[in-house]
Amino acid sequence: MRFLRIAATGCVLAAAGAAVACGESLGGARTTVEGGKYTVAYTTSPAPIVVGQHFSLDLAVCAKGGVPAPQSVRIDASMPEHRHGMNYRASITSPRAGVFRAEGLLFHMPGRWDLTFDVVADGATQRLTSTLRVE
Ligand SMILES: [Cu+2]
Repeated sequence: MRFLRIAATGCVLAAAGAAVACGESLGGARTTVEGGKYTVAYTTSPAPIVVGQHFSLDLAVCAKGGVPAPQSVRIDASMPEHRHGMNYRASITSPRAGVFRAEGLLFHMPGRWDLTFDVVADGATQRLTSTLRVE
């Protein structure tokens, strides 16, 4: 009985590990966005984002099974209800494969912002969007 319980727990942990593995190095407070081919996990600094203050973003891009690894990612943001974007362009570096850091982002108004991640791989781009409400 004891053995069976341990075995079952092991299975649960393995399944949970597969689901949360993307961006594990970013810590538990990360936001995860699921796309068809990729999963993006990110954290911001500061968190939460403060209107009118620059923020940076650390993200991991994880390819799903059989999908090519990401070559680059473009990060932008817009307010769909106001039909405008940011007044700043993020600069992006990649400290290691699949991990990116964007700096110089700024939300200049409170309200709904859509953060977009354009993942480029093998000549194709997939967009993942994370919707935020900034007070
Ligand atoms: Cu606006």
